[in-house]
Amino acid sequence: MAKDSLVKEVVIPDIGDFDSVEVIEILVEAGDSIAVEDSLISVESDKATMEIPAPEAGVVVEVKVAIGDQVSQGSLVLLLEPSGDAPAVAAAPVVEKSAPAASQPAPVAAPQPAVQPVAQPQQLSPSPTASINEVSFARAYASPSVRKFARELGVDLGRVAGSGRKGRIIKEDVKAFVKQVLTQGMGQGTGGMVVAPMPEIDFSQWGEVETQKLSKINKLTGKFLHRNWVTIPHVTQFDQADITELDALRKTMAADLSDEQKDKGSKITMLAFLIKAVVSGLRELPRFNSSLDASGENLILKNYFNVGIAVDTPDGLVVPVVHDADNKSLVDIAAELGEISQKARDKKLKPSDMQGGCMTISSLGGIGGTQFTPIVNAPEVAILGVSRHKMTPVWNGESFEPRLMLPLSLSYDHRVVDGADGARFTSFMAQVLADANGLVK
Ligand code: CAO
Repeated sequence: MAKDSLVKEVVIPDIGDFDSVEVIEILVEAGDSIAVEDSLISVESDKATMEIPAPEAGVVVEVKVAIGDQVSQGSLVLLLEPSGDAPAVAAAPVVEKSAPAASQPAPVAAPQPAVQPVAQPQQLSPSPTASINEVSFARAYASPSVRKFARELGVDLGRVAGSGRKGRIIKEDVKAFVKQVLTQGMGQGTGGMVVAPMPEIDFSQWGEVETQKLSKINKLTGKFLHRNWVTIPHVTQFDQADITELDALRKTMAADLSDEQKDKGSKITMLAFLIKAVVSGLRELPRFNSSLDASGENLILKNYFNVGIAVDTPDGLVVPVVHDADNKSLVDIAAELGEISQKARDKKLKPSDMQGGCMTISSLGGIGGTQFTPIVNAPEVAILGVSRHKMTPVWNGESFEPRLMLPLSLSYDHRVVDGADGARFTSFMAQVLADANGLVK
């Protein structure tokens, strides 16, 4: 008998009310040996996520779906060469709620399908690992098979940053987390960072309290910031730039904008000058335009100039990127900044709008403060913090002159940038910002 005749088609079973659902994760690949009820793919509707299980054991010959495909009952998932073990009587998709927040509605009950979705996420067995925080583990946004995998490895999903769609944690994130913990442990000879668990405190014992859910952005950025804070040896270099002439130039340029540009809300902002200055700094000191590779043994130097901007939105911090800032004029950058910060606040940024940054600027100048210590936005190696400018008496050798001084706070990854280059970078920034005409192109 020809081998092909042994190959069976595995299709999406009856998944009840879910008409057309999106494939969000592929859990097997050609050549994998699978057992009955092993999860094959995860699909997601706006109400729930489900894992489609294997109806029988065998070897995967070919996966026929891709991430992002829309599928429904009967859609071909993969070709399987059965091993001959008894097929499952009814392999039911495992369903869980579609978002991590506990306030999300539970999956809407479907009219009884042939295979019955499980209404709730899998119940967690008592943790085999003391370091797993059951509350954050249960809240983490991950499929049942990823939860199982994490539990086998003793990984607290609450500490893993999800790179899947909508911040979902996928198997690769768990692997990367384990790799990172092991690498740190080996590097420091400490067996990984051990910190005392945060105590659970009932604050209402001291007075009235209100519990607010963290937004999805808060949770995601929180995880990345925490990772960057504990894994990157930060140093922050402070300096001041004399922007007296820059500010005058900015005001002249703003007044010179056409009525059409003004009507469109175009504004010549200080941030546009800072982006141009950062591009010059990256050219002058190329090590700032680099990233460490995953092994930590190689430096990848970039020949493009994309600058990220930290934007404060009601839902939390996001960092859209001005791509190819070296090829854009100051006026164009100013216009683009207006657009991306509006998009950020309207939650309309696409993932590609926030990727590919070389260095980030975090400007708190419009709000206040004298200096701060920003956290490096890895895999970038430096971030420039900007605080509120101040008219300051500056000694010119003969007398005090009123000069508008802008505080700069540059945090950098000390594995890549040494202290001398940190100081060179801020001095260079101060120099180019003081001669703002050079930035207008
Ligand atoms: N010193 C004094 N005033 C400043 C200034 C500075 N360094 N930078 C800007 N300003 C003033 C501007 O002149 C402007 O004043 P007017 O309204 O009178 O013209 C006002 O502040 C707003 O400035 P802007 O429109 O140019 O906006 P911006 O460049 O200050 O900020 C953006 C844009 C998107 C960076 C900002 O809205 C934002 O989200 N900042 C917060 C970023 C953040 O949260 N960083 C923290 C990350 S680490 O946790």
